[in-house]
Amino acid sequence: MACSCTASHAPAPKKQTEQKAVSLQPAAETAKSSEQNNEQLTDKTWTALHARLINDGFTEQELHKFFLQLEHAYSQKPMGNKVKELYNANFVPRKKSVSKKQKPKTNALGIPYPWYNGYVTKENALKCQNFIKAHEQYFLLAEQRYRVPRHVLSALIYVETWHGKFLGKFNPLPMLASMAVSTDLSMLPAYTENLHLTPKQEKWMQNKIKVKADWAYAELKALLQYALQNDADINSVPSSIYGAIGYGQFMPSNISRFGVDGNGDGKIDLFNPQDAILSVACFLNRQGWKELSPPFAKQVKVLKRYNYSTAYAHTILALAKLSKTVLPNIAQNKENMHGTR
Ligand SMILES: [Ca+2]
Repeated sequence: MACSCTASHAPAPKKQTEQKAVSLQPAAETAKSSEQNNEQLTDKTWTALHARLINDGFTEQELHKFFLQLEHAYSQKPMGNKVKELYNANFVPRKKSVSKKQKPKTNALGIPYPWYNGYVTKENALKCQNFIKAHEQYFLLAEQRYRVPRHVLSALIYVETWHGKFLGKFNPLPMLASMAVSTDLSMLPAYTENLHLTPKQEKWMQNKIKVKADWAYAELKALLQYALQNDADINSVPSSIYGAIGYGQFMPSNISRFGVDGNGDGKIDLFNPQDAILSVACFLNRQGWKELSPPFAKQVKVLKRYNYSTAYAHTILALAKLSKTVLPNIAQNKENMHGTR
């Protein structure tokens, strides 16, 4: 989230995906050596990036502290990972993503498969309920203002970041800056050495990473603008490998469009659950979720604007339904059990 709504946004980080990708990670030693060699590129590439940002209206003063933070921070990781994803998606035959267990078309919750494995459990449904209880007035506000039900919001934020417990292990500034300057495959030896791309594949990949670099540059600009406007310390915050931040994994360009100051402290802080709940609700509403119970097909369609994956949408809706309908019965049973002691 990312939110990753359309092709213009990066995919939200997922702990599990619909299909198993072939691992293309090179041997550790090779990667380390290539990363070290690549550090030589750093000064030159940051200079060009700095000039581009100045040309796009940022001032020397505004950029000074950001580039201090970027020193020696060039990383092959974000674009290298994107190359890996593109390679797997386009040049590796797909495996069937639905396991034998998920083949039946119906299940107890009435939400069709596929789902992400391991997410739709009673334990996670209870966590979703507890998250709602902890921030009840903001979920109520989200329902009143944006018409998105609390159980769906809580399930989405659980799938994205386990309610803020897994916010990514990267930092948005070096990730987006590195991706923005990674315009040539030769900058990514740690990820391309073992690919053995054909000339045709290489040409295709070169064109793709230029598009992705431009996308990252636009996101980098949005990140810098967000930091300047909200006095946010973007150097200290975690992110996904593609720079998605906060409980809902928003890409920076989404913050100005859908970010909401839910708790009214004058700042949009997506690491604050209250702001994040309202921001996610705002995003879904603007993508078409206009009533508390829209038709199922509409719910799936809107959730896929957040992350273009049917399994993602189904997992959220199944977890939301489990937390809404099953848990009260569990709670009731527990009460009964206590009553018999
Ligand atoms: Ca706020």
